Amino acid sequence: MKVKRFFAQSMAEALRQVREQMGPEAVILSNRRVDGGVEIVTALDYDENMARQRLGSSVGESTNGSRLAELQAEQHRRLEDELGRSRERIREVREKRSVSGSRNNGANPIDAGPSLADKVFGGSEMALEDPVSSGSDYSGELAQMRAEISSLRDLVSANRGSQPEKTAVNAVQQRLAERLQEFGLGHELAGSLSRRHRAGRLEDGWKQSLKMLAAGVKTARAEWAEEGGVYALVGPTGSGKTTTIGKLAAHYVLRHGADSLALVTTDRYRVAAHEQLFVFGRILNVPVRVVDETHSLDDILDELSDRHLVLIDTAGLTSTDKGYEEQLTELARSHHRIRTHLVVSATSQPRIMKSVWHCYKMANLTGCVMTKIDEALTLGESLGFVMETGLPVAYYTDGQKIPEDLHHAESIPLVRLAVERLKKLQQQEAVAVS
Ligand SMILES: Nc1nc2c(ncn2[C@@H]2O[C@H](COP(=O)(O)OP(=O)(O)O)[C@@H](O)[C@H]2O)c(=O)[nH]1
Ligand SMILES: [Mg+2]
Repeated sequence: MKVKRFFAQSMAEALRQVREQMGPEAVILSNRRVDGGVEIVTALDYDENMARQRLGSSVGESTNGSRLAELQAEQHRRLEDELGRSRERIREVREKRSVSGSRNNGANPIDAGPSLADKVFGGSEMALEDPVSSGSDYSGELAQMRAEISSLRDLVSANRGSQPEKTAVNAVQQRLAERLQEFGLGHELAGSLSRRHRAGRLEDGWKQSLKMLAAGVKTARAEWAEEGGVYALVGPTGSGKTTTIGKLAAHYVLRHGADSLALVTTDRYRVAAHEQLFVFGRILNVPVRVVDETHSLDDILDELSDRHLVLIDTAGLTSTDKGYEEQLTELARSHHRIRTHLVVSATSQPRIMKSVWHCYKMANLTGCVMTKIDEALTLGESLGFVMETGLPVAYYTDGQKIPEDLHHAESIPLVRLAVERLKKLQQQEAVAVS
């Protein structure tokens, strides 16, 4: 669907232009009197469904065809006006730049030619494309212009100071730090990553930072089912411990059968705490054992020592709850080798993640499981958390489906996923703004 606006002194003249440029098939979306004549907005291959999609929440089911056409024309006008303003801003920035460039004897290190937007946003494997929706004929052009404006702004500020080179680096570092924070990293980590980028373009710094992140995010080498052993999941109530155990157990049974697997719960603190685990046990035909006054964790693990894999579910107790210390020391002091993993929801605020880690680290944490990746707007918070705590990520989960929504974690795909998530968020924001 191609939309175009025409101006002319008279309606007849406007219609002639439409016929000439758009052909006889063009549909008139709106016409109105404007200063000095008339304005017509037309469309080729007009499609009501597509128009509805483009207009999104601004149209309801009941919006009729002619109102829809008017709205489409309005949106087109708005975009075109914005495009005009963008052009104007670019012209201003370029003028400023050429003034300050001539002050610096023309020693401008970077070419600000028309392909600058491509250089800023394109070309790199993990680079972010500009997120503006492709729903409109103008969005691509607008996106390119916005990119161009922001990069030109850097050039202007770079040329303004008395130490042009130093300022240029700082400006790029500043933008890199901003992008990393948008990605979800905390202020400090974003700052320290961006400061490592000492020279070069923003896009190179972005790639370098993502590589550093991928290198800093540790992951578990082997899958638990292959490695075997005793694994416990700790973490706050609702973080997804029991569901993750259900997913792990179902995966295991599908691949290896039920005979060499057992489930254990240390949650004897809440009424009906084990019900969900017992349900998994029944469905999968796997035994479920409960640690209580008469059965210590070590006793139970002794009994299960012939099992290849034992998964322990725990109560999400916090430091103020009765039994908090008892449960964690039980895990830490066991004579069995228990690999205790912290279950962290990717939707938690970074500060909460940190406090959860402080709360559970006395259990001798070996690693972590990231849950609810599907619900997180950005994933930088989770990556920053695992980078800062050094906890290797064993698995991540991205939904409630058992067992599909469980994935063995690998650092590069995780970082890629986080980049994808940022793109998606930016696209949604761009659609909301347009
Ligand atoms: N969207 C989403 N929900 C999840 C995920 N993992 C668990 N949940 C849901 O989170 C809620 C709490 O999970 P649960 O396993 O009972 O948490 P626990 O208290 O730590 O054992 C349940 O409704 C789960 O279905 C996930 O990866 N994505
Ligand atoms: Mg639970």
